[in-house]
Amino acid sequence: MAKIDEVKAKVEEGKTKLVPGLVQEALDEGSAAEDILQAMVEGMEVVGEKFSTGEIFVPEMLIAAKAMAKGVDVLKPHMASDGATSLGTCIIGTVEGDLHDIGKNLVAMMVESAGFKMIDLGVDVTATKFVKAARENDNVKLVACSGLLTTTMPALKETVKQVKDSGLNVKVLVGGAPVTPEYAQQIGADGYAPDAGSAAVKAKELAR
Ligand code: B1M
Repeated sequence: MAKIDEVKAKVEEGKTKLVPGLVQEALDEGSAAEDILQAMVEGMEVVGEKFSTGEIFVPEMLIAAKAMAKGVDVLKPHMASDGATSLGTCIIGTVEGDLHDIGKNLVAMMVESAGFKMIDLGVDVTATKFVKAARENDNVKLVACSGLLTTTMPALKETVKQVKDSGLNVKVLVGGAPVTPEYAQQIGADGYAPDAGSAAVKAKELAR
């Protein structure tokens, strides 16, 4: 089995101790960091499907997530950076009620690589907390909100509303599996991105 396929398989199995070493071996073999990341994302998709069909439960999902996070730690120094450093500050978080953070962490990593200073508020972040952070930090250009659950889409909407109502001169970028460009537009977000790479591109566009 190619090393990159082993990475995917071990993420699926939640082999936290094995994944970092396999990621390093895949890098050493010459696989691109972006391809290894994609393999891990695909592994998590399988995990999601198995959860949907009742083959696995929340603890297995959690362990797989931990394995992926360990793999991402190894990849981080190898992800592309365009060298820019002063595009402003970006406040990022997963919206209230939502504890998923892998996608948000990847977006944070890519937006940081694009040249933003990142302030990561973590998960389960209330709209009020997003606005407070945008108000209290210097040179905030962007608020980036991640949401993975259909049940937390109203929290995403509320966050966009509160940032807009605050009168602050910041743009709001939204994303996450259930978010569509149409929904983003409907709730008044300034931008939508389907994945971490395009979030970095969109962030630069919005901060101009
Ligand atoms: Co959860 N979970 N989960 N889960 N989980 C999903 C999302 C689910 C689709 C699984 C399924 O049923 N097939 C489902 C949601 C269904 C729905 O709402 N439609 C689900 C559910 C139901 C739940 C619970 C309710 C389960 C329960 O308790 N019964 C519960 C909710 C807890 C809560 O949040 N309140 C729950 C819990 C968990 C764990 C804690 C166990 C764990 C998360 C651990 C962690 O994040 N630290 C977990 C996991 C791991 C998943 C799956 C398997 C994987 C998520 C993931 O990390 N994907 C997931 C199934 C799936 O996604 N196929 C699932 C990899 C990641 C890289 O992708 O996060 O989509 P993603 O990010 C992408 C894009 O979406 C985008 O870029 C990223 C990569 O390029 N993106 C942005 C994300 N944010 C963005 C922001 C942007 C732009 C792009 O701009 C700001």
